[in-house]
Amino acid sequence: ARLASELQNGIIRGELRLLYQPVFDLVTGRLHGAEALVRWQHPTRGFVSPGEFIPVAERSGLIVPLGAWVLREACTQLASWRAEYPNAIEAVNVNVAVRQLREAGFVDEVAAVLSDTGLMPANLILEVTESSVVDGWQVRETLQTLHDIGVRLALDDFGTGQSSLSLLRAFPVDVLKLDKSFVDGIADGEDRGRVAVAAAVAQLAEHLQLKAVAEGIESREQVDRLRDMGYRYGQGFYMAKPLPAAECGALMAADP
Ligand code: G
Ligand code: G
Ligand code: MN
Ligand code: NA
Repeated sequence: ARLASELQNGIIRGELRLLYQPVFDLVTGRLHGAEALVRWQHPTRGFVSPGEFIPVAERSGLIVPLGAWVLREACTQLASWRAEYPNAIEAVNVNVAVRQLREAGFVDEVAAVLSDTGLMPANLILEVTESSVVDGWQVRETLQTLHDIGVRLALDDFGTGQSSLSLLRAFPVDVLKLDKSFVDGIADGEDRGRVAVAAAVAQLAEHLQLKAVAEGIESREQVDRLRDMGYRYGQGFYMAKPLPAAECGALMAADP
């Protein structure tokens, strides 16, 4: 409760900021996109990890104003990159919690942010987890409406949830993000079970004509293996950690 009230103050006082983790095209090696990741610099506690405060924000409902701030900030940043760099990324990825999707005004909020920042709906990729998709018809209807207006949807942490393959077919998803735990299985003394899931997800994406992104890549070997499996895109510390906006912009400036 204490952390929640401090978080509420922190949102108001502007203690949150966004980092952007680059997403790369594993075939060309070029920068492809970026995922916005929130950070909280508390005045006395110091840096508080999102692994700690995101669950608190979800339980307290603060994720709604926090998520609204993240969405607007990330879209404002993308618009600024696109105005500045001819080779700016197409789209920014924003994580969205199921609590946000349950809010009646969410679609209008997204539309207002796009209109205010001058972005096209396709410039925004919302990352949702498999569990949001199975939350109920209301959330599915919200996601369907967003997809109908042209916003793209990514299933985050894919492979860890319990969504059935038939749901995936009915759901308007554009991107599958393979969870890091499967990528971790590709290493010395590799885990055949996890590697098999990674390969199956790539095939599924191909057959459903979805983009496949591998997350949490930490080695050259993983890049090579994932690319050979069919992952066109990837992100991870091996290529780049989450970066301040200026450093991510510098990658776009350097892109020939
Ligand atoms: O950046 P890091 O890997 O430490 O993030 C930890 C967790 O917090 C991840 O699961 C990530 O998806 C989540 N997270 C980071 N930023 C946001 C955000 O803006 N909104 C939501 N809902 N989750 C976020
Ligand atoms: O749940 P979600 O996929 O949104 O979480 C993304 C989180 O994963 C971010 O907090 C980011 O800091 C973290 N992350 C990104 N790449 C790597 C990586 O290569 N290794 C590890 N350990 N974490 C990573
Ligand atoms: Mn994510
Ligand atoms: Na993820």
